[in-house]
Amino acid sequence: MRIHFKALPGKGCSRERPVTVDRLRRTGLYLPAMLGEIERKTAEVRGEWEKGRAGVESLQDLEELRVRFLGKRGYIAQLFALLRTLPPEKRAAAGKLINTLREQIEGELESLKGQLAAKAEAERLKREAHDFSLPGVWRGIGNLHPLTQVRLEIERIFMEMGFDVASGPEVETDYYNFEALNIPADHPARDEWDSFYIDEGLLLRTHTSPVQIRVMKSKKPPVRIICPGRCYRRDNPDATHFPVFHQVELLWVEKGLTMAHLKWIIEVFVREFFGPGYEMRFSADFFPFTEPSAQVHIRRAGGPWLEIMGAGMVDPAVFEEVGYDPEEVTGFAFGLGIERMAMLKYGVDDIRLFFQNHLRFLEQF
Ligand code: FA5
Repeated sequence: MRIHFKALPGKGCSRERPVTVDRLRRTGLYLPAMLGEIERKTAEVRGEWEKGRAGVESLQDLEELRVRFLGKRGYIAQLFALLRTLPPEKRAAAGKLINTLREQIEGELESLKGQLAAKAEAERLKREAHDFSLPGVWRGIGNLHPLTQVRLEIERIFMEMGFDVASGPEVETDYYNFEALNIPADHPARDEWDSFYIDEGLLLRTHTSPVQIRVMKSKKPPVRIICPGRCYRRDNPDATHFPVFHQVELLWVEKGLTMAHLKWIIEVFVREFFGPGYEMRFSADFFPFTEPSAQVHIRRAGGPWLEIMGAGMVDPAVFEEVGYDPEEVTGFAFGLGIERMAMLKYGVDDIRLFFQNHLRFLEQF
């Protein structure tokens, strides 16, 4: 329904152009309205508002209603336009009337908006409601490979003791893998560390010890590093050997270090890594790059011994090769096998299980 304002030109409440007294005057339709006339119109607009308000169902309906009543060319604006046709002394009373209606409409619009927003929100929640009694969708989340877990744990322990983590290339030169470690071309130790060769002078490293050389050549003592990494050997796979495996090298060079420090640090580490219930055994060994040399075996109480590392005091010939003065500094190193540590820690009796990627095995860690 549309309310017709007698004083308005043409089609009543024009939506195109604002109603001005000037326009009313120009069109010749200017009739000074009586206060009673404005009261009547105001009541008509109020009635219209009440009807409109009752039919509002959505925020969009509400916005349309707001424009119809409070918009620039809405009913309230038209009522105010009429006001200007009154003699000045009557305007205050009529203005009050219109203002009261406008405030009422504004207030009601606001509360309707609140109600509709709450209704829309309730509907949205209902629409998006979850049925928590339904069975869930199972999404398997991965976990770190046991060898990675063991490596991270070893790194944590040594980093807490103040060691830095270094790294070196897996494709290594003959010089770093053998020569600089006091293993010349005809040395019998090369048989034990036979590797996969890329060409004459390049091979897949057989241990992490070349990183010792790289680190010592790049900095002056003191040196305190560990180096975790992958190694390769032409070893036939069996329960404790695999052609690809991982080591963690440790190197500590400083003034005054002795075999006692080496033994102490290994003991502290083994105790921290395994906790109670394990036994450790030190025995003599030989490595061309350490003198004296040792090997370390570990076992779960009553179980079989497993060799976990080779170790020793850095040979003076190695210090000379990297430009350190063996009269000035001493140092020790070890290389431990990550797979063997994992086997002992988790009670795995065959190293090959770590490389077969069977989920039923891996999911246990
Ligand atoms: C070495 O590799 C020396 N570089 C260790 C070393 C470093 C000695 C610094 C002195 C000073 P060895 O060949 O024993 O040593 O290997 C060390 C450890 O690597 C072994 O105790 C074992 O835990 C692991 N390991 C060696 N070969 C394999 C293999 N084929 N599969 C799995 N683990 C292996």
